[in-house]
Amino acid sequence: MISILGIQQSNFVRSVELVCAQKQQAYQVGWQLGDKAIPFRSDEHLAVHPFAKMPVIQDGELIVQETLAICRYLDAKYPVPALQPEGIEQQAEHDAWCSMIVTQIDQAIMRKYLVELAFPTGPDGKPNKEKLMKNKPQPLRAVEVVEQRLAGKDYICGDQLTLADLLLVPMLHHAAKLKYDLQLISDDSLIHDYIERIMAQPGAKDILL
Ligand SMILES: N[C@@H](CCC(=O)N[C@@H](CS)C(=O)NCC(=O)O)C(=O)O
Repeated sequence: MISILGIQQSNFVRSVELVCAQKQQAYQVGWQLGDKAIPFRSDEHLAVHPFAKMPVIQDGELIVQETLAICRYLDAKYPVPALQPEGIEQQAEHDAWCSMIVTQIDQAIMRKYLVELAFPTGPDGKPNKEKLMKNKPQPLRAVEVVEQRLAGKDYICGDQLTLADLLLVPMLHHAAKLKYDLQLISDDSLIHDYIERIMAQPGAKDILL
C-alpha cells in the first residue's frame, strides 16, 4: 500500500492519487506514512520534506517528495499503463508541459486564486475580493494557455493520457466550479469536455470531488 502524506483537497495530492489509480495501485491519504503519524508542519514533516509540503509518498521503504518526482517514480516503478510518451522529442515536450503545469499554472490558478477561497484572508474570515480581482488576470491567462494547447487535441500531449494531464486536471476541476465574478473557465470552453474525458479514467470520479 502506497502512503500519500497530505489532504485529499490538495491538487497535487489528487494528481498522485490519479497516477496510483491509473496504475491500479492501492494507496491511502492522510497525515501518516505507513504506520507513522506525521502531523502537518511538525518536525517529522520537516524530516521528510524540508519545506513541509504535501504530497510526500512512502512506497515500501522508499520516501519520495515533490509531485513531479513522485509521478515519474510511480510511472517507472509501475509501467502499465505508460503515462509518458516515447521518443526524445515527445518526452522533452511532455517534460516542458509538466514543468509549466507544476510551476506557472499552479501558481496562477491555485496559489494566486483558489487558495484564497479555500483559506480566506479577508475581513470576517471571508475571501479577500480585492486580492482575488487583482490576481484574476493570472489564472485567466493560464486558462487561455491551456485552451490554446488543447485545441484539436484530446490530451495535453495529443491522443495519449500522460502525467501532464493528471497534474493539470485537479487544478482545472477546482477552477471549473467557480461562477459569477470569480469564474475562470467560460461555459463553452473545451476544458469542460477535457475534464469529462479524464473523469472517465479509473478512479477519477472518486478523486475529483
Ligand atoms: N513543489 C511542491 C509544491 C507542493 C505544494 O505546494 N503543495 C501544497 C498543497 S497543493 C502545500 O503543501 N501547501 C501547504 C503549504 O504550502 O504550507 C510539489 O510540487 O509537490
